[in-house]
Amino acid sequence: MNEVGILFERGKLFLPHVMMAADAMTAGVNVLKDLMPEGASGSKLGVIVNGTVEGDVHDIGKAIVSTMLQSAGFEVYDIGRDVPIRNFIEKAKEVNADMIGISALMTTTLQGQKDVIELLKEEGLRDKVKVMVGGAPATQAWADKIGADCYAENASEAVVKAKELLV
Ligand code: B12
Repeated sequence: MNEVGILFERGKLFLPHVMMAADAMTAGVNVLKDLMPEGASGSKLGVIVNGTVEGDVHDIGKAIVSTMLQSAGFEVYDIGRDVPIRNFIEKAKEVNADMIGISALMTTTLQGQKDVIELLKEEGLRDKVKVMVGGAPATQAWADKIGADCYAENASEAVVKAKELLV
């Protein structure tokens, strides 16, 4: 996908090619998902709600993060892509989440990560629920600025950071 992204940026590939590659990648991830161990059964490390913010349909990376967290032993509720801000909070309440993971792949949707944190504060849940942010335009500096508990650059780092915060 990285290579496809570079060729897309250079005008060598076009949106239909990116969509085909994305479909292939999603199919591949689904095959791997079925083969991944579920983590230590009965001893969940924590409950995590993970989704891509409203206005953003990119979900390949977020799905990989969910799968890796699940394999590491977390109970993960992947709420999909283009998720309204309030739905993150509602789901977190419903499943009594320890952490919310928020993905954003566009500079225009990055603000959604801040909005989730603000709504968590309004609902009086900020002390109870940790927030992890990620996605290509997100950085550690951005995470610090919006008051997220952590930022991870990729799925394996997400597992390490989640363990640091929740275990
Ligand atoms: C595939 C793709 C698409 C696919 C998405 C399919 C899907 N189901 O996801 C399709 C074709 C649908 C698409 C559409 C669009 N796209 Co697009 N897309 C990409 C592309 C090429 C690859 C993204 C990807 O899947 N990478 C592979 C995965 C594995 O990596 P990742 O997503 O970065 O995830 C990793 C980390 O970021 C991190 N991570 C991700 N989420 C999370 C969450 C947490 C909690 C944590 C801790 C970590 C984490 O871990 C992941 C695994 O290691 C990128 C270019 C790029 N190089 O990123 C452009 C890109 C993101 N798209 C872009 C744009 C502009 C669009 C469109 C607006 C295009 C258009 N003109 O219509 C639309 C958006 C529509 C919308 N409203 O969302 C721009 C965004 C520019 C910007 N900076 O704002 C990019 C950067 C391309 C570009 N250079 O122009 N796109």
